[in-house]
Amino acid sequence: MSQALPILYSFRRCPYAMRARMALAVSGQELEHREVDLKQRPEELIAVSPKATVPVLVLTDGTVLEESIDVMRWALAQHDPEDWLPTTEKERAKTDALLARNDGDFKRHLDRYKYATRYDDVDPMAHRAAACVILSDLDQCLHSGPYLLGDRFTFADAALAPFVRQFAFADKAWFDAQPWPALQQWLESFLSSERFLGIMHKHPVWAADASEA
Ligand SMILES: N[C@@H](CCC(=O)N[C@@H](CS)C(=O)NCC(=O)O)C(=O)O
Repeated sequence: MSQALPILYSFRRCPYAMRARMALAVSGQELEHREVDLKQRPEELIAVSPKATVPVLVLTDGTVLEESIDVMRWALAQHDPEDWLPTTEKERAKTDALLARNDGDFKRHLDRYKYATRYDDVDPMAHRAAACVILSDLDQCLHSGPYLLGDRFTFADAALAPFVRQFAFADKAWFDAQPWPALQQWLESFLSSERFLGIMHKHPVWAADASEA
């Protein structure tokens, strides 16, 4: 079934959904936003994407994008007014490496630090320490410019910052006390940016019945 606008299934506090919403917003893409309750996912989401994670973007031709990175790439391929996409091979390689480490090892350590009780026999402090090695490296990287690739906010910043935010807020006082001035500055400027605040407003949970009423 085709629809007039792409439909985004999203959850406000999900870091994957945040990165997707930011790319969609900067691209100026109009869409229908459907806020999801992750404990009670709508049948319409499960029907288009059986794994039913968020974000999911359903394009007007029925194509379903069910990975946040694919949603970001699609949005920026439509319109990329701030040059978020890498412009050189070197930028592309660095972006890919940052993404792979963030979505792989960093996310694994973050979950086991922040949500240790959800796992059998994990030591949250060991995972925090392992995540710190990655965060120290990000801090180093930010010593050569205000953003991960240097002078401009790009795909890499939008894709990683929601996860660093989640890590920081697990224990903000502790995070703020770490020797990572460049990373702390990068995160604070992200948190207070219009591009981030603009995608954090609240939406009521979507229900098919309510939208048809
Ligand atoms: N690889 C996916 C991961 C998305 C994801 O795991 N989202 C979380 C919310 S932050 C989710 O939907 N979790 C529910 C579940 O895994 O069942 C992406 O990049 O979009």
